[in-house]
Amino acid sequence: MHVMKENLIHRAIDVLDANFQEGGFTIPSKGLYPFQWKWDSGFIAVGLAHYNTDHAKKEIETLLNAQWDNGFIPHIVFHTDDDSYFPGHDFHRSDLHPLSSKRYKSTGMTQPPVTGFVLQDMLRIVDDKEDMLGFIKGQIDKVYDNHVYFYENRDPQNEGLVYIYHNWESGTDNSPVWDDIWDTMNPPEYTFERKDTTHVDASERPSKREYDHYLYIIDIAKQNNYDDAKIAELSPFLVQDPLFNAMLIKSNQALIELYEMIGGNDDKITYLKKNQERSITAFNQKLWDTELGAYVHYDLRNNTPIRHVSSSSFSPLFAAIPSKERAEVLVNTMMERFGGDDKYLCASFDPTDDRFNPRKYWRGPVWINMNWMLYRGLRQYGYTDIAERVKNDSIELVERDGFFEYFDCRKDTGDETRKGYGGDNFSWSAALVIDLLK
Ligand code: 9WN
Repeated sequence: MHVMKENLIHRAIDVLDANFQEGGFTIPSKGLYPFQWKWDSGFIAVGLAHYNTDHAKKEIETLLNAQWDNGFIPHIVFHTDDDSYFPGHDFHRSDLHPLSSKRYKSTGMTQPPVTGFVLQDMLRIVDDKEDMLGFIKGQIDKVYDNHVYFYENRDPQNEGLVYIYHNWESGTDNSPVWDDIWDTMNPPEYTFERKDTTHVDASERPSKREYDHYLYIIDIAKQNNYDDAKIAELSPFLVQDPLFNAMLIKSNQALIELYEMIGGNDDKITYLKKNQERSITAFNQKLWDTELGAYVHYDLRNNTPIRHVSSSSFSPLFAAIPSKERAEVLVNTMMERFGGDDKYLCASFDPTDDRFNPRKYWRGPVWINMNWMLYRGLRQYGYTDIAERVKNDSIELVERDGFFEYFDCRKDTGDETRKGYGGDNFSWSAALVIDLLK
């Protein structure tokens, strides 16, 4: 066991080192994803903190350097002119927004706000706490500004819950949850050259028609120069996502605790605490579905809950959002629908739902970042055995198949050759396995 563990950590380090770029950031996967992605960089920094503190700090610093003047942090920072990814900077056109970074080209959308809790994790991991706290002191206000951006610009009804306006902002790009929204839209047929399907089997990626929807939402945002108020008014996609809001709440808590360690900053702590309280209350009131026994997404454009269970439904455990009683119901739902002996935990989408697809991206496969959060959430609520299963399943999948982007959740697929899909040598799979094994 010990040798296996050391060996896997070495292999993970090799993946991360190979993906680290001269510009001071780590690409998620060579070929498929050649730039810096926001939530990837957070998970990656957690892995890096275990063995290369300088790289871990650099990863976060580089991301935060690309922050806009209004506190926004983009989902992709295009550090290079690599044209192996579509859509690139020339499609996204971050320059349309008056406050976008003048130094870095980026997208005009964001991703789950993981950076706050990542700073706290980096402090947990490193030996030299004083040095890391010094680093955090220099960066934390940028993350705080990012949270203020969300509360001030992404919550039009002042509910304590922020919206996302694009499925790529969720991080769970083609989750079947979005199918309900695609049904309300009829975008034009775009002509474009897909790059992702030149790197990865098309059957493991979103369809062309799904991409038409993705591009159309960006076009609407661009026509309005990425103005948040206009987007809130006009975007056909406007969703309160439990994963995204749970990440914000988890990061809020981390910022509060870090500021308390640093001292001073009373106004910031007061602001964060005020929002923390109302966000958790609103989350439990609005996103809990009693009949399903799970948290669900809410379609703010069409004023209706999207009633499907996905791995995002369980992320509130990581952010300590449910009460003990509600956590019990949530874990039971997970075990009943996702937890059969014939499956690895945890599928990204409900295996009992007709829309489940065990091979396709966010429509069913297991993702290591979701498992990492689930593992920690379960432990926090005392579900030690289930947490161990999540951890062991994650390690078994990676050990057997390699550091893939996602994995088949079925133990018996009828095809023993391959159960890992998407990009290979995928950075966060490597980074988070290091953290799980240490
Ligand atoms: C679009 C980089 C990103 C992840 C997302 C994952 C995938 C991009 C894509 O890759 O999305 O952002 O082109 O498919 O879904 O979670 O951050 O690894």
